[in-house]
Amino acid sequence: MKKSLVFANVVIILALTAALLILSVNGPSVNASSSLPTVQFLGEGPGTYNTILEEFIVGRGNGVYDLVPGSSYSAASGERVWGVSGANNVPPTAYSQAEHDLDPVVKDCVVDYVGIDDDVDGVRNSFWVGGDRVELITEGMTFEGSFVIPNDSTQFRLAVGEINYIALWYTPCTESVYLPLIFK
Ligand SMILES: [Ca+2]
Ligand SMILES: [Ca+2]
Repeated sequence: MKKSLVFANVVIILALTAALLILSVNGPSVNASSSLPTVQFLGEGPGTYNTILEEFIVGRGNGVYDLVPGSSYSAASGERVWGVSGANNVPPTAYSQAEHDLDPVVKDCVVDYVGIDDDVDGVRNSFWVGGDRVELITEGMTFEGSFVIPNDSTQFRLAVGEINYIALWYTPCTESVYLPLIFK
């Protein structure tokens, strides 16, 4: 009787330990949109800018956007400066005036995006799936939004009309449905 009680206690302790290990490895769940950075436009140089965010993005022209450590930055003439948190050492991808092919997408997936440097000049930029425009980006020195992918497609594109570059991050929708090997 005693032995079996000891055994039961050991099993319970092992199970609790395993549960704690699983929790500590996985951590709390984070949705896609909250994984995107937070950005704030500070101004165009010359000038000195401060931010309470983690670091700066400095737009140097010609599609170059560099991450620069905070908390103060002296911008040269023509440099545009944003504060940013959560970039995880990845600057936004710059897109020139062109149609850019993006990775294939799957139906019902939600794309979240955050971007910078869309001059408010009436020249708009948009996401397309096949021949359909699925999102018209609202212009601004910072912009963000989300949209649903209407169907599986290998023709996912960002159409940029902007003459002097935009830059953005977006959440990919490339995950294919998992099928066990036996059904393949
Ligand atoms: Ca621009
Ligand atoms: Ca524009």
